[in-house]
Amino acid sequence: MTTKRVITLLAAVAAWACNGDTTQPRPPSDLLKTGGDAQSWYFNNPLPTPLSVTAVDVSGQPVRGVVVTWAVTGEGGVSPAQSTTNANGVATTIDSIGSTLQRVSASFPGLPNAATFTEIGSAPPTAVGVSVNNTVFAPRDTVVQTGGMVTWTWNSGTTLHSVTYLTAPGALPTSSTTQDASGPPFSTTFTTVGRYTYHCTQHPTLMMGSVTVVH
Ligand SMILES: [Cu+2]
Repeated sequence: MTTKRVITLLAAVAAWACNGDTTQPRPPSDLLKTGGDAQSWYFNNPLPTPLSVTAVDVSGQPVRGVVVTWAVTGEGGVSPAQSTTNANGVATTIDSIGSTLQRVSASFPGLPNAATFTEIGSAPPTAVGVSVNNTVFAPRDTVVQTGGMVTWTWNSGTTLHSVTYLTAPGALPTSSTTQDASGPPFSTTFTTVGRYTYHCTQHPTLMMGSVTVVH
């Protein structure tokens, strides 16, 4: 074997071992779902987790630079409709659901079986109740539609609690009174999409909650 051939062989082995730094791109043979499948969320709001796929070659190694096309069956949409795999072989898109059941397929030309995501949509609640119990808000995390109202009701006997926002809810007041169960319910009407956190000033590390406001 000549020196030149040995060098060529070593270079080839080094390039192969370097996994993604080959001068000759390997063709992708499959798309693996790597995130965002089977989420349940609210109509016309971006799913909390982006949809992601990883392009791999026949040996299961990630392939960069693959243009993935995302196609929606059902209502809603993805953005972008095409995305390119990164150095880790990953391509992502943001998905919104417009109906109760939506399927999104990810593919590239020549892929025998597209990767298929199934997502579930529902209408967000327009009114939500939260119980102020001793040392917990139940439920702790809630979702409401813009324009909707969340109402906290004290079910905690003579122990004092409050609902005090940590994230400005865009509505006044930003805190209830600190009261026991003889006090009135406290309500907030939310007008702006976002996530709002709150706690009880009497038990700030134990009693925490959030309201996520969606379209
Ligand atoms: Cu409390």
